[in-house]
Amino acid sequence: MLNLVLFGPPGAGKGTQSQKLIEKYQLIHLSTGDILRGEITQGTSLGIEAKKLMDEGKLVPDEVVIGMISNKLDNNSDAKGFIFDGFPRTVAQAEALDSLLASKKAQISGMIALQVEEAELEKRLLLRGKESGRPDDANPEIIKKRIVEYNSKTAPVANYYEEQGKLKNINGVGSIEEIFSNICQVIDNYK
Ligand code: B4P
Repeated sequence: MLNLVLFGPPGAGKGTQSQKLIEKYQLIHLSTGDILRGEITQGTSLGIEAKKLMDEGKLVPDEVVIGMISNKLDNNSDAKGFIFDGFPRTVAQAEALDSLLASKKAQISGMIALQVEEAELEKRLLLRGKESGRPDDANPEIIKKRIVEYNSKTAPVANYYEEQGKLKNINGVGSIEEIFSNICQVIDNYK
């Protein structure tokens, strides 16, 4: 079973690369950002709470996203593997994910961390904000807050996997195809 964490700051290309990877490796894509946006669109109470935080560039509480991932794992028990995109975003989420997988006699195969500098992230997110109208991408101040939140709460998750010998850094700047091919080389070594 291939269980991949695709990691990186907001705008690093996690969602973009996930779309290509699920097709090639037939994995289930679990993006907490997408699941949360789905809850917002449906107007659920979880979505209403999450929207306030996301629009301010803040993280949603750990217990909420851990519960969402736990449900998805239970509902896809016959999957060949998963891509975790935008999760775990805190060390507490990483620990919870290890426990959830261990209870299913599975584990994380590896983390691929996309490296992109801040100026490039801001440029990409502002462009997406203009094109898609995504509220958390539309405002430079909110984008800066998301990056600060990433540096303080999410970046330590890379150390968590590095200590387990599971971290691989990949340059996230370049063409989408070039980055995809570098990620595939790493994944093919897991097998
Ligand atoms: P996410 O939906 O995960 O948002 P993201 O990090 O901005 O997306 P991503 O990194 O996938 O974007 P991509 O690079 O593909 O989270 C949104 C919010 O949800 C968070 O701020 C938080 O509030 C909440 N949340 C989600 N998960 C959570 C969790 N686990 N715990 C707590 N809160 C959580 O794309 C960016 C742009 O770059 C695109 O327009 C793309 O076309 C472009 N791009 C991609 N690759 C490129 C390349 N190589 N060159 C040029 N442009 C490229």
